[in-house]
Amino acid sequence: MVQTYSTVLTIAGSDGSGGAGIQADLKTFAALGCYGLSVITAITSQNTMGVEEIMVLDPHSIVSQFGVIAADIAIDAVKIGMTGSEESIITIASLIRELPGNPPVILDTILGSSGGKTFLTDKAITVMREELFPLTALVTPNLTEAAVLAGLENIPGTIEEIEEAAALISVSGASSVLVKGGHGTGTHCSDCLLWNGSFSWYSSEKIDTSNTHGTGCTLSSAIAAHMAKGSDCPQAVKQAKEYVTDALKAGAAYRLGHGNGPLHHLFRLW
Ligand code: PXL
Repeated sequence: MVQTYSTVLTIAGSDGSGGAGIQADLKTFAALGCYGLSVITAITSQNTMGVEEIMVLDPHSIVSQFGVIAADIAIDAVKIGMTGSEESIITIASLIRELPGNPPVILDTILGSSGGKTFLTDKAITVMREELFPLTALVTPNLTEAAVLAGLENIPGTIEEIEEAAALISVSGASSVLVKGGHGTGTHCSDCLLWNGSFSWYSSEKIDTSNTHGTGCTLSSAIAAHMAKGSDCPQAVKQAKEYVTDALKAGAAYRLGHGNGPLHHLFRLW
């Protein structure tokens, strides 16, 4: 009998060191039983110690890469990571609008690397909000990104502040928002989901490891993979958080490079 894959397309940047970006996304899709497709927006030169250089690809290449895949293969979910530029964002938005079947789109609102390198200008952030947010099933800012996207002066810290940030981001066009608390203080990592007008909180133990490079990429890809396989947004967030926690735990036992190492995406297969 012929079988069909659940497919997930990542539109993101390449991280040659394999912990984040396209490489993390494809490993996550594979680990969670999905067939991964990719459109590359930018090529970063980086290792576990940081991002050295970014080459943003021409939007024409994004149109071309996306076009041939979409013309041939049905896409069950889309994850968007590093977009690269204002022009790329506008291009990606128009491609998504024309995608058959309206698959769920998960947007990881990456504004910079954890090492402090900025990926988008203020204008590009505005364009992302206007063009991409309305097309998404979920956006996944961390606390710092949530402050920028919600227009808050301070990084939200309390439950009330985080819920307020999620609500402001939702008003600005995203239907659902997951504010990730992984960078907060405390022994737990608590994420706040605003979905269908109500808040739910997901808490997991914080893993004591510096091998955290690509955690955000991995979480948004895992959510996309679970949605491709039929989970609704809250279920997918719960399943994805469990996977990320387990991959962080497994990755904590290894050392790779001299900086922040990766999660162990394929721990279930080894
Ligand atoms: O973790 C955010 C991120 C996403 N995508 C690419 C990256 C990074 C961080 O460095 O390089 C390609």
